[in-house]
Amino acid sequence: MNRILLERNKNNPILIADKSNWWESKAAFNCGILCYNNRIHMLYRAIGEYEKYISRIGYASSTDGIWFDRSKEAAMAPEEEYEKYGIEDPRLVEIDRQIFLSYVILSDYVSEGPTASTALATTTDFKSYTRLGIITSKGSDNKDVVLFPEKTNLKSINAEEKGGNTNKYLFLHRPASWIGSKFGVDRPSIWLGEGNALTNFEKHTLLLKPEQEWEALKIGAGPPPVKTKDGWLLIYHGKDTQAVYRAGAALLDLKDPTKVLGRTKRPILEPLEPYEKNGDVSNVVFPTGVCTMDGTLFVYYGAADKVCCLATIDLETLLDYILDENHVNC
Ligand code: BMA
Repeated sequence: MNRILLERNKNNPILIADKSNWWESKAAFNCGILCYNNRIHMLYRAIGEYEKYISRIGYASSTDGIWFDRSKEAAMAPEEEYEKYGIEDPRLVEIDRQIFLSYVILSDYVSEGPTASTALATTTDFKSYTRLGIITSKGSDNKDVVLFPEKTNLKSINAEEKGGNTNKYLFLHRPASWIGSKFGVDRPSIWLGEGNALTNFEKHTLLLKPEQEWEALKIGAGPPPVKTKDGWLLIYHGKDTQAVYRAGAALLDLKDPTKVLGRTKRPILEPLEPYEKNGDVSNVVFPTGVCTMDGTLFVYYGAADKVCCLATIDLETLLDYILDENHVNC
């Protein structure tokens, strides 16, 4: 099958820094997206100065997914001690009609070592946010955390559990320190965690590890998985040895998401445009948001750690492509 690529929106970048607003005057990128109550809601990472490089989170919304109206005030700014050095890369998801965002927190300067963790918050109106605390295990240097929009009964993993309700919350995460023989993987990979509570994931399964050259250094989940007729669709990123970030896609079994049904061998999006090649961190496409409208998948991504962009693809075409690539593998 011919290689397929996401198609960039001609209005890219769809959201940029607002020079007139101090907390987002330098960069606006890596946005989480949620289609909810007939609006497309966006939370994005914003930078207002380069000295300390502390991120805040801004809010914007849209009716067509392309033109966004933004709020003047930051939606969230560091408040808790554990958020002291910034809150980054919000990913939005709806579970049982409740809106959640997972976001990266920095409790220390990045230069001090691997101190990234991920926290969870909830909102009903995108105006006020209730913090639910840190959800990744201590010292795991854990980013790219996304929640599945549904609880799932993971029979295959829970075979030893007898009785009781085994519907679990699932999340994907990328604990950078989980490498070495003990973990069965030599580079940061995507793990699937499950738990009875959203703030406590006690069981973990290695899901995807770097395989291709464009994923050589590490991979991490993009937006939360999307439920499709063929499986859970996961858009993810890979970083190569030249520090270039690209995007790929994988399909997970609906009933048992630890089972990978297919995975693109070649990236479906890579830095080509000037706004992806040049920015605060060059050569980066970093998908963090997704929604489906009339059979089209809208993938939102940060470009060069500077701006928010959109690329689309017919959902059916992407699913066929992922499954087809898998057959070539066999
Ligand atoms: C990742 C995260 C993202 C960033 C990307 C590229 O580790 O920090 O926020 O967009 O690197 O710099």
